[in-house]
Amino acid sequence: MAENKPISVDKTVLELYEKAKKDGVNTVFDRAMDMKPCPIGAEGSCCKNCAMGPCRVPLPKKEGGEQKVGLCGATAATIAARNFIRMIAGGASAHSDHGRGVAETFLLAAKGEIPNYRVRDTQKLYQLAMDMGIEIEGREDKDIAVELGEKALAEFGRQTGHISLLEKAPEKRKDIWKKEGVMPRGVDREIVEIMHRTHMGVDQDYKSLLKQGTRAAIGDGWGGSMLATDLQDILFGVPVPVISEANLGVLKKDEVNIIVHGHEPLLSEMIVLASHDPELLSLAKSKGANGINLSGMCCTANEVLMRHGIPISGNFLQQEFAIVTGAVDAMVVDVQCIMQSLVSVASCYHTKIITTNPKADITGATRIEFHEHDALNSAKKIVRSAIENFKNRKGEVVIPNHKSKMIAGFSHETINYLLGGSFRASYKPLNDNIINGRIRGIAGVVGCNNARTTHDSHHLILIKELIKNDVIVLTTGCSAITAAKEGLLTPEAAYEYAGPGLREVCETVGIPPVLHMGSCVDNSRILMAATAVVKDGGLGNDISDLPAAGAAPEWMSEKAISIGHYFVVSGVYTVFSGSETFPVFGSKDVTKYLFEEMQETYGGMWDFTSDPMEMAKKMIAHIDKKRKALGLDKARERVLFDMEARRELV
Ligand code: NFS
Repeated sequence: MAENKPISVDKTVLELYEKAKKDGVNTVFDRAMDMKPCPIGAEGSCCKNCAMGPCRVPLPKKEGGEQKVGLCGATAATIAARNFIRMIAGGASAHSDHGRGVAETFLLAAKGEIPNYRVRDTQKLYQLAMDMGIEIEGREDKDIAVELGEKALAEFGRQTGHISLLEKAPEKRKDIWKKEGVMPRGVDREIVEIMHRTHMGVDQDYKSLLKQGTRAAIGDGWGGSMLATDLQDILFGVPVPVISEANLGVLKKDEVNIIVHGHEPLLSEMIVLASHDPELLSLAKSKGANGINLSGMCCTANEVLMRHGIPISGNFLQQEFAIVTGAVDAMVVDVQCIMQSLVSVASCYHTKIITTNPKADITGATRIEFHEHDALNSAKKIVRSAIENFKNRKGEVVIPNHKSKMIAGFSHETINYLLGGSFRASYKPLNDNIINGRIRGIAGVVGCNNARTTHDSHHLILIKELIKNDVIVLTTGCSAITAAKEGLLTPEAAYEYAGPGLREVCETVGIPPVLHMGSCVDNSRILMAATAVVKDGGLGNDISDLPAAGAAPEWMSEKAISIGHYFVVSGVYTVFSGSETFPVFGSKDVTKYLFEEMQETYGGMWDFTSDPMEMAKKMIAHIDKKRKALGLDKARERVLFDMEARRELV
């Protein structure tokens, strides 16, 4: 965070930052001001894969100056490519290990071995079973589910051939992947191979390294993440539109506030149940609280929002500030995007940080380990401990008076249904509106917050500019939460922010101009939506033909890199922003490959800018280029003329 930039555009953060200062609490923004990122590491030019290093090989200061290599002779390209694909490995692992956890729970549920989980959505069960080549005719649901669970679990460690869900991709895409030799085996194997190849002295050609990164990233997007989404939908229901609210104003002074934070819905689903338990509600009353108020943070928030309408208290950079309110009785965390600083922030207040996942503990936190076999009891224990903590609130409680209404729950299936109706569910109306130019194109806007840039600012500038230019936005993760807090996830937002064509479509269908599609593993829903648009016809034969682009403003996590890469190799032009540089800029060769040459092979490529307005321009320019290639530029001009003409008539 540069000292001249505001820390956030979110009023709740600004207000609570002042309180934090008064309370003597050190936050992520303070640390960002104190600590500059290492410029060499930030550009991917530092190799610490062996004990002769770390070797730093920055670009020469002057043109023609000496380009250093590592002690072993590793070039800047090799080092940058290694670092980059290790980021993919980290990100793909996080998504896919989450997916594996879901598959394990799914199998236990299918066998009837865990009482609180069961198959809720049989339609999706049949669909996924067919996608995975499982016979469904004349079979009991239980048998189908058990076979599906076993097969899904085996996908992660698949040693030969390729993962099954790749078959859902458009034909042309599959041909590209086959030709390039990047159809992944199980994601576990591809990740291990990244770690092997990037060990000292193994793969030392940057294109060969990046190809392995591609295999793992596809294994994530079309494998681990997609399985996580699909199996969660079968267990907990395919999301349908729900109304809810977002921002720290959802906390309640007179109730026990519990925040579920992290990524996995397995536990939080049970906490939702426990928070309605009459016994626990009366316990809360007996302690002087008027109820139990559950809200979510980060992607766990998106999971319980999508299926239960549980309000969202905030996104990544709000986690410390939730505690600074003094109103949070328990913050229940599982895995990913949880700051270790939560424990020290909480020590200034009464908040209990409860770690629950066998894979993740934090020194100094309260531990209540969660097990599927005893899920509801674990959840009740957690809720009870929050209730007991209500009386320990100390100091001033400040809950900012800001929250916004939103509609979430736009799964791929729901969009299909909303557009086409239940008898002719299809994306055809969307395609028609893209063809006739009312909708200029589709943007996937996803990703994190990054304390190196003004919190939420890039997301908002980008999304508003896109919808103003008639680009419909599909969003997930912390980006979706940003949009929710700003009121962009309402049909009314179309009147205030959308261009005339998009506004007209939103009005007719009754949808917001920005569609919340879920958590970060649910970026697989965006892949499926793009595939459905291709299959419904009229917009080319492949995802790369669509007038579409992707973006991760304010990115920070390795997961974002894995997502970015699987978007790119699925044919999407994808722009990142928010960090001060990009982690391959230390090598001109790797940069040129990812930012230019990949387009020739994959039809998609990476891009980066630190200016969100520029980001919007780049995406719109790409969308227009694709419209032109499809011969749709004329159609759009006509529509714009019509709107102008109409305005003149008024
Ligand atoms: Ni995605 Fe979700 Fe948020 Fe970024 Fe973290 S919560 S998985 S990584 S910060 S969007």
